[in-house]
Amino acid sequence: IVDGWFREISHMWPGQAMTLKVDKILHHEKSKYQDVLIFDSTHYGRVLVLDNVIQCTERDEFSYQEMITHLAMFAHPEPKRVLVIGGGDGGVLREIVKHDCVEEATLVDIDEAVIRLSKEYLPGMSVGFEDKRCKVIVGDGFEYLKQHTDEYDVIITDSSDPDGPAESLFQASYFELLNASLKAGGIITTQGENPWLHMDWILPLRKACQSIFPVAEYAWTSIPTYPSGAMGFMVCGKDAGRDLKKPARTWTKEEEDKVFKYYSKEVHEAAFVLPKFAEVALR
Ligand code: AAT
Repeated sequence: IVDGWFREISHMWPGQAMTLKVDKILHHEKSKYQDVLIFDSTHYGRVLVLDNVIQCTERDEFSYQEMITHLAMFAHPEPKRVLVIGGGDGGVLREIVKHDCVEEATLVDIDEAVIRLSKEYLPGMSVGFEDKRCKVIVGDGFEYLKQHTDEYDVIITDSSDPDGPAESLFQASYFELLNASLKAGGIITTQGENPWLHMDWILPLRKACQSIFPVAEYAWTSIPTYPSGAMGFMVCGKDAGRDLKKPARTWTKEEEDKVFKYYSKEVHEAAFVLPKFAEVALR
């Protein structure tokens, strides 16, 4: 933080940095895995930062949390058992439990500090932990999957960037584990970085997914406080016959209006339409 501004400087996005004006620093600690900073910003609400990388702001988190969750949830006809890897702020759980068909939602985050501090400082997201169907495990997502096969209808990997404790969650072997943990007809979404910045990460990821899953698509969303203002997702399914670009279930406009700020049936389908440079690169 320099002159009251937080600057997201990182070798992962060379020569550019999101900058947010700080109103008040609320908490700063070194957890077992990462440097955790929480501050109030002047215009984006409360901000969670891990290892100097913005994880979420209260103003725009709904874009990422709704999209990473509902692209998989709505592509599945009846998700009952759902797993989240990462997502320690609780926002993805908050989205999952909007679906009445869900019987159990388990979250596995490596860092207890993220869960503890989100409960204290980010009530709008950690509200997700309060639903009776939710179960929380502190542990490494990669290791957890090794012990759980053929169990889940949907698995959402809401992980930090590959530079740090989430490195293993971007390997082809991780996608093999995800595939093995899914039940027949299961669907995954994972944090898929940004086409403007990270095509050299996305391309091998997409290739690995295409060799593991019969269906492997790439979608993206607009989000001001992630690098270059967009975030992509890998969306993969075990069922060759299912088109993940279309929701398998839809809610009425009125139902959507009540619970979503970003997702809709139309946004679901549009999220898979890529600009030419990305579509060609990923072809
Ligand atoms: N919804 C907030 C966005 C995130 S949070 C990423 C979470 O992944 C963190 O809580 C972190 O503790 C957790 N995590 C990292 N590695 C692992 C692991 N190996 N197993 C389980 N959880 C893990 C993502 C923001 C993306 C930022 C884009 N620049």
